[in-house]
Amino acid sequence: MERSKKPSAIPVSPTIPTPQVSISEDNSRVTASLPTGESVEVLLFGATVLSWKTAKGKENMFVSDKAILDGSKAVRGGIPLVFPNFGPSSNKATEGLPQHGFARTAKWEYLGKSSSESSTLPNSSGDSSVKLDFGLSNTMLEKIPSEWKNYQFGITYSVTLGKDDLETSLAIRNTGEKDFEFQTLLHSYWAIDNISNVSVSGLEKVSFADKVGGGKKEESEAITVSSEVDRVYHVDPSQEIAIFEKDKPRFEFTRDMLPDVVVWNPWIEKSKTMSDLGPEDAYKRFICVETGSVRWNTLEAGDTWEGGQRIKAL
Ligand code: TA6
Repeated sequence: MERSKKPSAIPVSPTIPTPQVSISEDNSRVTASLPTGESVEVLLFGATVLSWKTAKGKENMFVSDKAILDGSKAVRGGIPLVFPNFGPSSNKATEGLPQHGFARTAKWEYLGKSSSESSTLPNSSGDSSVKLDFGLSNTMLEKIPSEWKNYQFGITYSVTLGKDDLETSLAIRNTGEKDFEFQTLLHSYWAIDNISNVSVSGLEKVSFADKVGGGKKEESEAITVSSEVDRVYHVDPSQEIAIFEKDKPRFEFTRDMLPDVVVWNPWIEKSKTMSDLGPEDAYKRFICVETGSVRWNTLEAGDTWEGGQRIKAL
């Protein structure tokens, strides 16, 4: 063979930094980070997002310093997943289930990671993101203290960390022969510096169920918080919702198939009744803006329901 034809050396491209995923030694948490510095941490109890940090290390999630993280109680903070009932059970099938259902304390399975192409929502942040999938099915639950023990279901919960956003989406499959009804909600605790400087926009002139004062009400201005707030809004997913701090946007919400928004802050007196909420002035440093479908959704045998939110941190 003529030497001169020897192919020239193939240039080796520098290793492209890729998202990193790690599982804690006690197999209770999954952490992912992007080469640009963003990170997310998910607790397998409840598949609860515990932390979401920007590239500069700013924490976007509030977690109480007294939060219980062993699955014996829902996490007081992060993004607990409400399913199959919102609040105390309010239909026959969920009688006996705890407030906000069993999904937020169940031990979920980590199903693996994948790259970003799988994002469903519009203008997602391109390929510098990582998606973590978690699963829960009726077979994984020890004891379901209600009629729900007769239903078969499988839930895939996807947490996608992007450059300046976090997407959390659910696919709920009815794998049994019986139709069932469910409610679901992403009960998110957003970290803020001071509740007195915060407002929530996008719900002006939308009527809400006031769980503090009772009845149905409506407000023409953006929501501000100076006492206990607990409200349920029904508002089309196309309606943009945002949290402002000192008149600057802090979080922007995009919703898919989640027509309900709950706004909650326990304020002073209610906070004192919550043993897992600390420190004492914790209520100043979070606001819950929770997206979901808290009307009763009927899922027929063999069918799948999908919904999700994408949050941009600013
Ligand atoms: O989503 C708001 C709400 O339903 C409030 O009524 C309040 O109870 C809050 O959830 C916290 O519920 P938890 O069961 O986590 O104490």
